[in-house]
Amino acid sequence: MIKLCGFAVSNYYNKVKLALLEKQIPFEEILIWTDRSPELIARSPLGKIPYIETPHGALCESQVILEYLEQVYPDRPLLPEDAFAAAKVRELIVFLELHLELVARELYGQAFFGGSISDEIKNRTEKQLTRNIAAFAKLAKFDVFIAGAEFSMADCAAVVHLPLITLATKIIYGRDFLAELPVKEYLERLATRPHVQKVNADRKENQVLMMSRKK
Ligand SMILES: N[C@@H](CCC(=O)N[C@@H](CS)C(=O)NCC(=O)O)C(=O)O
Repeated sequence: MIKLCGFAVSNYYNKVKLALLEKQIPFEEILIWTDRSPELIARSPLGKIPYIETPHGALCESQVILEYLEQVYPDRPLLPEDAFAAAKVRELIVFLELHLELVARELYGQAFFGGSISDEIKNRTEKQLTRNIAAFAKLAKFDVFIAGAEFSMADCAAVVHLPLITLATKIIYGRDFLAELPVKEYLERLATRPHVQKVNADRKENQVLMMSRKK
């Protein structure tokens, strides 16, 4: 059975978890904190989670994991059959992760973990996010799902990354950089899905555990 390793506060962990749930692939969750232990580095060389344990070995990087799952478990597909339509879904995921989430990640230290970031980083991140969100807005459909009529792996990414971008920009700049997009309505729609509800409930539970470790 696939083992999903990491912790449920992580947006990338939850992206993979939602894909596993939506595809109805049996899996077991193994709680792994990012402690840079030799065991973790052996499975995920940058010490990042999530990774999965498969019968063939460990695999890290959430998008690589989703593509692997899609190939091994073709039932309940999370990509359209048409090659171009599938590429458009992957394109959205690159925008969400490389151009939005990874850029907004610069803010997390101050927004969520009690650190502080320089004005230079704040100014640079604001410029990059403004440009990248405008570009993302040209690709995202939000009708009904992020890439169009069908639920896809882009939704597994969007539903976990977009709330963080909203929250981080609200905390750091005092305004939601995604406010002009129909993100709120989209997230409300997605939140009616039982698997999204499960991911969100488990995240909250794991958040409490994470806080209790820090005391
Ligand atoms: N590109 C990676 C990103 C994963 C990632 O950034 N994970 C975070 C948790 S949300 C992590 O493990 N951070 C610990 C670290 O970087 O040391 C993926 O898609 O899986």
